Amino acid sequence: MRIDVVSIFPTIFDALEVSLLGKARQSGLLDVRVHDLRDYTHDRHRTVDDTPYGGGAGMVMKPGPWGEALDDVARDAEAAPVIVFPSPAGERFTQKIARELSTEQHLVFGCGRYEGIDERVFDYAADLGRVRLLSLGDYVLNGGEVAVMAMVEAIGRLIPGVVGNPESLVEESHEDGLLEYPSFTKPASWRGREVPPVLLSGNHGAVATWRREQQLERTRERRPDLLAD
Ligand code: 6GU
Repeated sequence: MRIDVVSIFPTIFDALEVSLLGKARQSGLLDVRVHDLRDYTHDRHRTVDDTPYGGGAGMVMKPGPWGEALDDVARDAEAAPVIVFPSPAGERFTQKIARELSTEQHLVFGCGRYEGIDERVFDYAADLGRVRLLSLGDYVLNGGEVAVMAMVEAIGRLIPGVVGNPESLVEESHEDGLLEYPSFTKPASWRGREVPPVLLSGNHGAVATWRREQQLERTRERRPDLLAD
């Protein structure tokens, strides 16, 4: 999969070099290219923002640099990409969406800062690919960069070969709509706290039943909204 990221803070994405996703990049499973939005400006100050029409607080990202950046990264590929703009005003990013996006050939992420991006950029992007505005949750970040880091990690680990043991993807929180069951390892007794005896019983059926009950109980307690869905 190819991933292009456009941002005014490209070095934030240096962190993608490490761990699982770093290995996937080295092995060629993931081709991540990070671009500095300011490289698509033409003035001496490399200006990317301006005051909002109609007044109001804060600055808005100018359409010009975004148009040139999208022309550069979204046109230069075989197939039309999915173009994601992280936004607290977007649709909620879920495991289901991560799974959908993990099957794409090419993703483009446009990271906004300030009060947002000139609305015409989203309309223009729709000429180049399938546009999605995605939010991590109901809180506000200063910009899209941290959200895109989270999305790239959630999507990247679902690409076949990125996670060594594909079975570890199956029994995770949100894969079956429930929270994951609790895990334990040796020693069986630690600081007066015991591992649940069923896990030491060798009875695979009883273990499976217990884990399912734990999933339901935790979900009911911590995330009743998931059971409603
Ligand atoms: Cl995707 N962007 C920003 N700026 N804030 C957020 C978010 C995204 N998701 C939650 N808060």
